[in-house]
Amino acid sequence: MRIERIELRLLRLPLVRFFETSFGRITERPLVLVTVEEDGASGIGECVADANPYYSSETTRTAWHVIAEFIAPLLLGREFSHPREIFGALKAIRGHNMAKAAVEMASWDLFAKQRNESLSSVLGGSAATIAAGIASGVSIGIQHSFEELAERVGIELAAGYRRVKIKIKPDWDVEAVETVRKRFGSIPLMVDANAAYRLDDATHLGALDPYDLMMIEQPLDYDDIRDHSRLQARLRTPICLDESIHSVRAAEEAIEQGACRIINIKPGRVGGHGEAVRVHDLAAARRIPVWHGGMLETGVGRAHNIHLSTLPNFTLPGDVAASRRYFAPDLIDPEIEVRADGTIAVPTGPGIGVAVNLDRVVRATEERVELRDTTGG
Ligand code: OSB
Ligand code: MG
Repeated sequence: MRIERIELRLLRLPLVRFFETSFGRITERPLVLVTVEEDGASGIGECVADANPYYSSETTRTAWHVIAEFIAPLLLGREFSHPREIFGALKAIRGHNMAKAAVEMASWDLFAKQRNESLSSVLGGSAATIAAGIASGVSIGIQHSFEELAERVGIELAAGYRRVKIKIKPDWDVEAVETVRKRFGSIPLMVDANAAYRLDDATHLGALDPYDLMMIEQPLDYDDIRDHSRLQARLRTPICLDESIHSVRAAEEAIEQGACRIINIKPGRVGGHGEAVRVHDLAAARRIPVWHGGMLETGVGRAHNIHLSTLPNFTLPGDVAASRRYFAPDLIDPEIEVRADGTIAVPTGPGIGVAVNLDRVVRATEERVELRDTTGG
């Protein structure tokens, strides 16, 4: 594989409904779409960085800058025998995993398409999961009231989703969980704090223990491992790390220190599919279950996530849900749908296996740039 051309597009899409976490509320999603090309074949990826540096330090603008000025020159015109070589080829660039991942994932799509194979098969997905579909869960943001929260949970359960995650923060936690448990009984339920607490809050977080949550996701700081291991020792509820697992090494440290019993995998956070597979394999070897996180992706990123979710240690339902929860319409046809049994079908065509609606992409595009190999190689 030799990438001859990279196209970047900055798009802005309105969200169907606002999405609120402990770090803020958003009503629209700016994103960068990356297309890589060789010999008329192309692959596509989506950068999951947001407009602001609140979930991670990256933004749509830093990703654009780093891809155009640093990543593209290192990749264009160079021969790779496999896309898993790409992350290592970008080693000189520190951090910027979401920017790296967008290009790396587009390259996996190109690679799979050139072989006329689906991305899930190239990634090493389980044949049984590819046939049966992946188990889907939902992430429900902070609402205006607990009544509204119960309403949202009811809607998603009726749609078939296999587990419910609710976002929490210090004034929206025990009462939110209490509301959902009272109304819906023993449904598979978990919470995500997006780093809203400190170790000093351990006693307060202990008040969640009686509710039999599947896990509490990223209660403490975004780059912390040490305090999470101290907190886990004081909680019955399993801790799942999201933000803190930015690399294979961070995953290793977290597991070794007992900072988590479950890991959320997002390829954008670790630098692409290759690194995500390595975190997946490490967790499998250490008997740590994983599930696939979400970053409010359009159908492009969502399709990538579905394929990665077919790997065998993705044993818990992920945050990979139907397109219509966020975008109407989505950028792909047909859209990602959840079936009544709470599963999502794995696309069977080559690569990510979904058709991008170029009309919609063009209409949502605010900026576009084409990058080519200028070394003449
Ligand atoms: O922490 O998992 C998170 C969305 C944006 C940033 C961080 C997170 C999320 C979600 C939404 O929880 C998951 C989704 O449905 O895409
Ligand atoms: Mg999270």
